[in-house]
Amino acid sequence: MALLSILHYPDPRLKKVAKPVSVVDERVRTLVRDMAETMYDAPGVGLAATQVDVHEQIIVIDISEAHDDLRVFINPEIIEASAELKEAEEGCLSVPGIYDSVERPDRIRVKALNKFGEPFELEADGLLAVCIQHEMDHLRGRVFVDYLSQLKQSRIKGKMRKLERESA
Ligand code: GNR
Ligand code: NI
Repeated sequence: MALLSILHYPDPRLKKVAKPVSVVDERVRTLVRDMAETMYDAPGVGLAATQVDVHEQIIVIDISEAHDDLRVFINPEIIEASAELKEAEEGCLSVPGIYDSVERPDRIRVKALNKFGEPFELEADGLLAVCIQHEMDHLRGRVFVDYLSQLKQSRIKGKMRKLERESA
């Protein structure tokens, strides 16, 4: 097992678009295990491969209190999204200390492969729906900050660069 290091906004590598996984093999399962370990250690409720500088369509999520309900999504696709939107407070391990509201579809239906490469579908609402959409954004090179006003974005960039300097 290994802890992976998480990229911090505004690192340009967070803008890379992830490629689909062609074969779900041991290499992918090892990456999934390391991503889960990194997510639990952080701690966070989700992690996209993009955040650990791997540009493949892989997501891990666990929204359970007990950290015993790991969900893995490989090559995820949203196949249905409710017209009804919902605003919720989001945070991101790549933008530590920043929380703000984002509006997204309230309910979604997702299709993906599990860690054995088998297809499955899932309907999600609440925090799980928010999290899946947040992680899928990472795979497309987007972070939740991109939805905020330009003024907020530049303030957040300034804050992140200052933090980065202080920890260097
Ligand atoms: O840990 C996380 N919490 C969270 C809270 C509200 C909405 C989304 C998230 S995802 C985040 C982990 C992360 O950055 N995943 O990319
Ligand atoms: Ni995030």
